[in-house]
Amino acid sequence: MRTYRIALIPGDGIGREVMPVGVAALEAAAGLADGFRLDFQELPWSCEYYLQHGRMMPEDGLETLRGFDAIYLGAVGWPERVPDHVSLWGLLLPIRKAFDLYANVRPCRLLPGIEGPLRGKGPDEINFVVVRENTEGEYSGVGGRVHIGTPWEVAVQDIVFTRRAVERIIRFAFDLARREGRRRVTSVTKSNAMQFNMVFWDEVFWQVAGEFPDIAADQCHVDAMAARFVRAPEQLDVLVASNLFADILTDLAGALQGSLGLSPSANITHDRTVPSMFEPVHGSAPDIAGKGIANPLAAVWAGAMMLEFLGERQAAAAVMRGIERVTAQRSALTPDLGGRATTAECGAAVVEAIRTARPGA
Ligand code: GGG
Repeated sequence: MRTYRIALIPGDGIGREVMPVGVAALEAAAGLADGFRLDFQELPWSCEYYLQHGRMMPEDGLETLRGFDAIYLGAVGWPERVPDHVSLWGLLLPIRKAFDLYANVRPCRLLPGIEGPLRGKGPDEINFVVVRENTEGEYSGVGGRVHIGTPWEVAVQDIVFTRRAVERIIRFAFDLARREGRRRVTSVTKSNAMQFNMVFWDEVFWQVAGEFPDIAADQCHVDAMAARFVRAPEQLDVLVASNLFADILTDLAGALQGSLGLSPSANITHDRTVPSMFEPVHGSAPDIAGKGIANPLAAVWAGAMMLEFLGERQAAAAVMRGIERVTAQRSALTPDLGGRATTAECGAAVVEAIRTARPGA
């Protein structure tokens, strides 16, 4: 039987509540016809680990992860006890960078039964994918502070764009558009104000676009794009954007979906000798952590993306059918979607739906 070794990092806050649901859902899908096995190994790396050990993961953590087929991660952050930049730069970002997980794919789709916040915009209008550059740009980590605490203190954070990274993420977006039968790639830019790095981004975008004459291409400034998300989401198909621009826009995308609790993401490399990583877009949500009401569906959907990436297409489709049945029926939705279900109740419903929902049902 095919077996996949999965590093499970629930992390912090609601990550620890939604990931057990994700695991149960994926195991239900694995057990369907033509089954396979998922061998989860849980790693306790988190802010709690940091408080005990002074680091978010062990010194050889990345080497440990290297041996897995994929990483399934919940959420990172406990700002009350550990500064957010320490937790993010101690766990999530080192994984993305060490394994060069250069493409962060974030689908945005209004699911059946969910009423989005935009009047007159339903599932036909809200269905697009954001491709986020995931290794450099505003998250390059280059910078520093001097004269700390003095009136002449200086903080510098550099934005780094390399031709290699910009070219490959734009090509990834066009390839994705072609593979998924989508028609347009829109580059998110700000080259009116950022006359060096974003003008460079635009140049590379149009060079790569030339290789894909079958896919329409255009560009839009990030501020105008924020407005377009709300006024005309039907114009969006595949977006490609820098690390920070895409991170900001995909929280807005989550709102268009009705809840950030429905937004999944895949951190991908095509180098199969290292693990790609799959996570919900949301963070640890300290405001609701421990209440048992977090929406687990983004984590489950991220798991479906992992199965798809591992080549388990039927199982991935079964998980998506399960999610869609739960949203369409509306009887097991969590409070972020106007329901009264707990995380566990929503999870039980999705597991049941995966086991019973047949294609086309
Ligand atoms: N799901 C992982 C998580 O905690 N994400 C929240 C977050 O702030 N991520 C930062 C980022 O993706 O740049």
